[in-house]
Amino acid sequence: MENKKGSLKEKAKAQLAILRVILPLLPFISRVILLHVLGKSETSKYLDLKSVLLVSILQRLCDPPQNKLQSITKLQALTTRDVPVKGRIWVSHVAAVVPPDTSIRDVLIAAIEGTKRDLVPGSADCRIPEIVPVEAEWTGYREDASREAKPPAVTEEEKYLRMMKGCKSPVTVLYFHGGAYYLMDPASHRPAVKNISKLTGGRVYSVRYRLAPQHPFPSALLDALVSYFTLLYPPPGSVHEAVPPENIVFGGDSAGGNLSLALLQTLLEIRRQNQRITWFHEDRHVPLPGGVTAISPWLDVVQGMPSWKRNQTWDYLPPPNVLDRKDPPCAAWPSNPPRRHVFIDDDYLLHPMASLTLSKSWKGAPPVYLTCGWECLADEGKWLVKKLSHDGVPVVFEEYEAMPHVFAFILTKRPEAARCLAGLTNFMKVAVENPAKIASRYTTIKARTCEEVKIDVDSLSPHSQDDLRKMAYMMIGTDSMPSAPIAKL
Ligand SMILES: *[C@@H]1O[C@H](CO)[C@@H](O)[C@H](O)[C@H]1NC(C)=O
Ligand SMILES: *[C@@H]1O[C@H](CO)[C@@H](O)[C@H](O)[C@H]1NC(C)=O
Ligand SMILES: CC(=O)N[C@H]1CO[C@H](CO)[C@@H](O)[C@@H]1O
Repeated sequence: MENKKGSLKEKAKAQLAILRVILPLLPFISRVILLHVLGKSETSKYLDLKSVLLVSILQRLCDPPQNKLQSITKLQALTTRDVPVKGRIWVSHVAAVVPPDTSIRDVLIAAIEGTKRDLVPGSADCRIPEIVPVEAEWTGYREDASREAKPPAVTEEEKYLRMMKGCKSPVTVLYFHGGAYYLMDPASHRPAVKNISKLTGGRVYSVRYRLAPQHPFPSALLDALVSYFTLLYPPPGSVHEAVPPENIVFGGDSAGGNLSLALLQTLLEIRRQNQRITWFHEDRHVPLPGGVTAISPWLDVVQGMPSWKRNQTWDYLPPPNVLDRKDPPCAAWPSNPPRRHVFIDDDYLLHPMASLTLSKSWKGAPPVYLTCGWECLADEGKWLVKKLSHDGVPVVFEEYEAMPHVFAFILTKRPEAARCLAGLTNFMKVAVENPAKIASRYTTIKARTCEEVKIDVDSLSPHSQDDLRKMAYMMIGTDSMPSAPIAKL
């Protein structure tokens, strides 16, 4: 009884909070509704009213007027709140054990320096982050639970074991949540991750990597690499057994899609350098995973490509805002010493590991799945797909007409969202269970009908790598174009 009262109170509080956000937007909302009903907005031809409203409201919330801007610390507190686990989901909290040697970090730094060598002139030294016990949530689908079920009062290990009993497939997704590298948490992404485990029949290792601005590049990348090694070579005391690399698929949305691909590029470079990693006193080789996936990945760190302008109508992301932010000052920002970008030092803005569009080569990568909408980040995703394909990587690309950034987790009731999740999770299953069956495919998926239209991979992007560098330099506002040799598409 007490409990029920408590949860009703919580509900009322949450509803009040939503009202407080929505009320001031009422005039704006009425206008959106009117334009939609009259068929006068571009989006009305493709989307239903509810989706249009949701996208427009998100658009306003992501780009508030200067006097309504929240500090980074406040936004972080809001988006990393822990929420109680509930319903058809297993969550088992774990933390990676810190290895006794620093080899994993040394090899990462060597890889970062290695990818830089012939692309970026100058000699900025990469920051060296601490190795920490990276937390993660083992997540699985809890089929026999009710929608309101609470987790049983058992140990985290027991939850893991019960989760494993429900796993029907060896698919193990190493997942990185989105949030522009400074927001969100595995807890905010549980509903999405639960659906991924349900649809693959496998399990997800959803990583609580360190966030910027407190932990800038390459902290998150080190946490990603440590998490991968923890799966492959479980440290003493782990609840899981060693996961064969071919059963692992990387996944992530937005900044997490970036991290998933940045981890792949790191592994490729470690392998190009013939490096091995000493991990808990054993000399370990560095294998590639079975596949890599990315939903609306953020790849160009300075947001310089044309879709940032062209697709504003369709997306809720604010206009380019990562450089020289105007947030009200707080404990986290501006950083000390100050820098221009939330998660990367100024010297590293054009590093190929920071802007993956500037990476040298993806040769030898396992199959990649990439999806995007008509969104601000469309151009960088499409550019990368073309590059991957030219480098001989099997790629499955799905572009969704009229859809915004990471729509599959936001417009969840739309047929396009269901189609996208099916596309993603099918790829994950096939990459693990039948990799020989993956062949490159490039498709546009039409709004409403989900009709599929093939696209020619070469039509995906008109830009050369040189164009990309010029765009990036323009965004940064420097005219000292370096004359280093550039990998050509
Ligand atoms: C997960 O899938 C269910 C249908 O099985 C759907 O109702 C729900 O909206 C989805 N959630 C997310 C976040 O994709
Ligand atoms: C992608 O991830 C890498 C590794 O953490 C980071 O250096 C880079 O800046 C990220 N890029 C974008 C565009 O988020
Ligand atoms: C409606 C529209 O212009 N959509 C565009 C969004 O950006 C992508 C990538 O540049 C284009 O292919 C779409 O046509």
